[in-house]
Amino acid sequence: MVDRALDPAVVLERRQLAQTWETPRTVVGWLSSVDHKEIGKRYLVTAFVFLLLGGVEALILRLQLARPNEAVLSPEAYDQIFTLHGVTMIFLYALPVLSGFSNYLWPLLLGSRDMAFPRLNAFSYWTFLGAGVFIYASVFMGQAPNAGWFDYVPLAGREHDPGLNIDVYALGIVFLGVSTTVGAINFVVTLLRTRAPGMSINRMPILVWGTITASVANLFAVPALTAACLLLWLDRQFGMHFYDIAGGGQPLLWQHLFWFFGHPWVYALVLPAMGIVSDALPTFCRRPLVGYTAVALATVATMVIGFGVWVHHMFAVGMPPLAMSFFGAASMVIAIPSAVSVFAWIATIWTGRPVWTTAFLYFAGFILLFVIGGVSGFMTAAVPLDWQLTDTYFVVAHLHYVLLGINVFPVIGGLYYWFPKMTGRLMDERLGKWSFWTAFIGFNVAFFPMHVAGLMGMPRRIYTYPAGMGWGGPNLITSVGSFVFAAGVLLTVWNVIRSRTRGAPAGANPWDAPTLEWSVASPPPAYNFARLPIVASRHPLWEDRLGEGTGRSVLDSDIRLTEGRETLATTPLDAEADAILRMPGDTPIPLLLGLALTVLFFALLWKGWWLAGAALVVSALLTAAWLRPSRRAPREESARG
Ligand code: HEM
Ligand SMILES: [Cu+2]
Repeated sequence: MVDRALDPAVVLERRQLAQTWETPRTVVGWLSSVDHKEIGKRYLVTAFVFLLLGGVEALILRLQLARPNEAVLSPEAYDQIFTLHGVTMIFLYALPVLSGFSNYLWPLLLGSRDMAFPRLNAFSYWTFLGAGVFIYASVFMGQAPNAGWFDYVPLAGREHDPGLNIDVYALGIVFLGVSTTVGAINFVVTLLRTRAPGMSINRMPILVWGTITASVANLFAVPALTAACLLLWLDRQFGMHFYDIAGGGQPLLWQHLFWFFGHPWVYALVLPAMGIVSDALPTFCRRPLVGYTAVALATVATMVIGFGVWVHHMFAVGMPPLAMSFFGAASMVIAIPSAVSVFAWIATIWTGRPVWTTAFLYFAGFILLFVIGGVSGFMTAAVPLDWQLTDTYFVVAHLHYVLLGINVFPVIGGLYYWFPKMTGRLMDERLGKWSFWTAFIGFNVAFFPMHVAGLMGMPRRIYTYPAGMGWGGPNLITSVGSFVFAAGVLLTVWNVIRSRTRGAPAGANPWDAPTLEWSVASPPPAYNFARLPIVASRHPLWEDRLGEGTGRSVLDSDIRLTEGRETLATTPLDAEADAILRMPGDTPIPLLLGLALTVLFFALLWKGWWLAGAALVVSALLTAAWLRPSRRAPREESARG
């Protein structure tokens, strides 16, 4: 490959490709880019900004809770910050950050030039940003959502919460749902149609399994939440009675719709993160993942069972014993596929030769936190125990072990792992180890004592507590720990900022990793692969080493595709070459459509019906412009997404 790169014909070919695929380095160019790598990085950066905002909110909450009868915050302010923290972490950080990794990595992992619908991809980013701005604008109006991220009615009904706060929540979530849904559709079609020839489903990286599972789940779960929020908005604005007992409505309907979404969604927040570990950990163990097939199937099984357990969030609402036994049992069964993955990682470390890089430390730390979070989950799945533990700090401990442990730790590990691919530079290892130990110790000091406070009966979702209950000790430790944890995260942020310009140059494959993304330069060229690869195994770059019988992948095949933006379409199951896809060029339409929708949602919030109408008309015109057939005749099949 190296010698071929000097061949004048090849140089010309690459220059042509660069011209076709590169975005002009201007502001308009930047705003119009539909490159999945660019969009992936935007998702990552934006999600990290929200992580920091959510983190600041968490620290303010911890100041308030550090001692009994503290008065840092008024009860009203606590409600808003508490809600914003949950909404931010769940909706604006945890899922988008994984979309960031997946958007950046998928085409590179799958051996393609872009996602199936690049413009839809840009649109999903801009709507995510629009929804985030929409939700955070409420902070400046003093009207941030204030009934928890779970937003239970009747607390969230108009009679108890007359301000704009809950309307911001309801509309903001509907808005975000647009972003998530189009993003999910894009992942599904990308998976079905744009894998490199030979990338059959049993050769896909586990991150791909995790993201596809999460995406399919999103397509089922998000509509439940969207419907729930629309009904809530109708109740509040138009006096309907979906959730209003007096009018024949049913408050429990909210809880069912919310958790039918909410439980599977927590897997959407963790399965791609588990995929990050499954793909990156083996690189540092110098061997393939143990039990690939079992882990892939466990990923899917987790999600399938995940749809059947939402009621475990509602054991205390009063329901027939048979229903409780069913949902309790199902919640325990879900531990089985999770355990499969845990055993696979442990076996991979055990039988490998681990290299103790920062990324490896984050992954190993994650496994420990995952086990602790799993055990406390198992405990809350037992109905009689849950009756004791529900609505206590035990649950807060559990949820943070799970969400932070399974989402944040792999994400930071993944950042250390793929940063060189994204920027061409390595992150600083020494700073990295400091960041890990600070975060890991801080995390456990912060969240472990919450179990204790919970067992001592401290309720969750309270803004303060009296002295003399014995809760002061664990709470003070928790607050101190959370500041230590935050310092660890800040060290990572500092490392990112510094290493972008000062890190050691990485080269194409600094970790000696096995998957396709490491076969191209760091950072990859705009067109990803000058010639599309033909894949013959799960570890294209380790084939020589692993030897035994597996075929040989062709990284520099004769599939060129240089007539405009083109990539190859393959068949859904076996990934056999099928058609040539004409990919769309850069365009500002996704951004403009995102803007129009943002205006629409603000107009709905303020009941500016004229403005809302105008925004709708503009959106329709933009959509028409989007769908207008391009003048160039499609070569064989065209993708206009
Ligand atoms: C520095 C790190 C963090 C700290 C110190 C922290 C602290 C807190 C505190 C004090 C509460 C309020 C609990 C209550 O009053 O009942 C809370 C709630 C919550 N946190 Fe965090 N948090 C952190 C990170 C995260 C992350 C990364 C996520 C998700 C990815 C998250 C998700 C949530 C959720 C969903 C709630 C609402 C819990 C409920 O339903 O009762 N937090 N957090
Ligand atoms: Cu659940």
